Amino acid sequence: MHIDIISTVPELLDSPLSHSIMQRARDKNLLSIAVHDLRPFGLGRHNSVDDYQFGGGAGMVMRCEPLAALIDELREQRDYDEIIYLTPDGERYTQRRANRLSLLGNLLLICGHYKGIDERIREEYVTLEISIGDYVLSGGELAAAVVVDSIGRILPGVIGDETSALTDTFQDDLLAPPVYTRPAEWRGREVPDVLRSGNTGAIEEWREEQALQRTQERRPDLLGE
Ligand code: 6GU
Repeated sequence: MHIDIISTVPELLDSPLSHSIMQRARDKNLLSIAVHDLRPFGLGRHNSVDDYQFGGGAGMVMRCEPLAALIDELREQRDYDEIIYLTPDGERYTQRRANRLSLLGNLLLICGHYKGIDERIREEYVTLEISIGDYVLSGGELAAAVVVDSIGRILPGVIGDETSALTDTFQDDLLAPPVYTRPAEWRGREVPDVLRSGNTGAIEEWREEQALQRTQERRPDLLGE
């Protein structure tokens, strides 16, 4: 998979996408990521990428021309399966959407700042609008990092058995069961006997029970309740 990301603050994306599982995916050539700085496409002597909004009101809006110039240039090099705008008024992001996006070949992510991007860019280019939750971030970059990480880690071959993505919280609409490692007793707290029993059937049953119980207690909405 290839992901291009348009940003006015590309530095914000460097670290989260260059460590741990994301770096492994990139090293294995299962994922390539290119972050593109919008600033050189800005207008005038100051490479302006934003302006006051028509109608008045606080906050700047990202202008059409710089975004269009960069998007057009990128589109000459690749056909995108989705052009995604990260925005708090987008569709709420879920594991289901991550799974679907992970099956695609080329994605373009657009990070907005200030009050967002001119509506006409959304109409002209954007095919999917994503929000990562009901709160406001100062820009789309952290949201883009979340989306790329969630996709990158489930690409086939990126993570092995030891961290299987199939047993993740949310992968089957259930929260994950509790996990333990050594020592078997710590500060008087013991690891549940069943996990040390070697009885794989009983262990599987216990984990399913715990997952269901946890989900009922903490996220009944996931069970449709
Ligand atoms: Cl995608 N962008 C911004 N700026 N804020 C957000 C968001 C995105 N998702 C939740 N809050």
